[in-house]
Amino acid sequence: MTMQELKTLQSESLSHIGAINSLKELEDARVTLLGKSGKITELLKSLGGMDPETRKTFGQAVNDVKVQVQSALEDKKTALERAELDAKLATETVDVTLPATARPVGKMHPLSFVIEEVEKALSELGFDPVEGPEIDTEFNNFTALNIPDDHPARQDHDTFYFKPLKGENERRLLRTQTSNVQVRAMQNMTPPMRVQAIGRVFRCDSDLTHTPQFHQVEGLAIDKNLTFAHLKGVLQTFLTTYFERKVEIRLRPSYFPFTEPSTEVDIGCIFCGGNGCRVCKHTGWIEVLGAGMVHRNVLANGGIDHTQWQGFAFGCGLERLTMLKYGINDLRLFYDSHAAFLRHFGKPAARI
Ligand code: 2U9
Repeated sequence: MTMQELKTLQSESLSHIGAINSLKELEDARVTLLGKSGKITELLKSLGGMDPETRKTFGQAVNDVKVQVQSALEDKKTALERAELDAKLATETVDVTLPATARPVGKMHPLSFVIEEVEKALSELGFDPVEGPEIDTEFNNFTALNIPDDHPARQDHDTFYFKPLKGENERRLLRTQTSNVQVRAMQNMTPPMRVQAIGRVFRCDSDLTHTPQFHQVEGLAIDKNLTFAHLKGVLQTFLTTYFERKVEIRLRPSYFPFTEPSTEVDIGCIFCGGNGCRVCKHTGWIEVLGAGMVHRNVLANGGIDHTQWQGFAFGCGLERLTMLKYGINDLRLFYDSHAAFLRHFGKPAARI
C-alpha cells in the first residue's frame, strides 16, 4: 500500500466512523478496521516483509492511523451511549403532577398504643421496663408471691398448667400475672429499683368480661423509707398522665397475698364526673387497679432484706384501662379481629 492509499484509508475510515449512528454499526467498523483480520491489523502484519527503512516510516504512519481510528471509535462510542441514555431518560420521565395512588394503611390496635402510653407514663416516673417469660415455674408465678399452696388461684381451673417434662419436679404454667418478671428482677438487680412489667397473662376463664388471655401492667418500687404515701403519689400521677385529665383517686382497703397492707384504687367516674351513670353503676367511682406495700415474705423470696428495704407494687388490667379511656364497651372486641373495630378505634400508624 502506498502512503497515498494509507491517507485515503485514514480519511475514509474517519469519515465513516463520523457518520455512524448505532453501536452495532460502530462495532462492525471496529472489526473491519482493527479486528483480527481488519484492514489496519493486516497492514501492521505486512510490515514484517518490508525493508527496514520503509518499515520505519510506513510503520510509523500506519500506527498513527491506528491511534486516530481507535480514538475516533472511542469518542463515537461515548457519544452514542450518551445519546441512547438521553433517549431512554426522555421516555421515562415521571409526571409528578399526577395524583398519587392511594394505598390502604393499617391502624395500630388500641391495646398496642395503650401499651406505649402506659410504658411512657411509668417511665417518666422512673419505672424501667423489664421483660420475662410467659411460661414460668410455679415458684416464680405463685410461691415467690406468697400465694399459699392451697390458694384458689392455683387451682387447675384458673391456671393453664403444662404436663411436667421427664425429670422435671416443678410444674410449669402460663403466667397468671406479670409478677414473675418482678420476682426475677428482685433476684437479679440490687435495690433501690423501680421496674414496670407489661405483658400477656393467661387465666382459664372466659365469659362476657373475661378472656383467657389478657394484658397487665405491674409496677414495683424498692427503696429505703418507702411509704404508702409514695405509692399514692405515683398512682395519682400515673393515672392523671394516662387519662390526660385531672382524675380523683380513692383507696379502699383490700387483700392480696403479695402486699400488706393492700388497697384497691378507684378513680372518680370520667364519664359522669361522679354524678352517677351506667358505667360507674351510679357509685361515681370506677375501680382501676390494685396495689400495696410488698409483703416481707415476697421481699425475702426476691433476696431482699425487709429490715433495710421497703417496696410498693401495683397492678392493673390493660384491656380495662383501654376501654375506659377510649370508650370501648365490649372486651371481646379486642380479640375478634374485626377490621371495622380497628378502623374505628385503631390509631393511624405514624408515617415514616
Ligand atoms: C411483686 C410484688 C408485688 C402486683 C400487684 C395487684 C396489686 C393487683 C390485679 C389488678 C387487676 C391483677 O389484672 S388484674 O386482675 N392486680 O391488684 N397487683 S399489687 O404486686 C406485686 C407484683 C410483684 C414482686
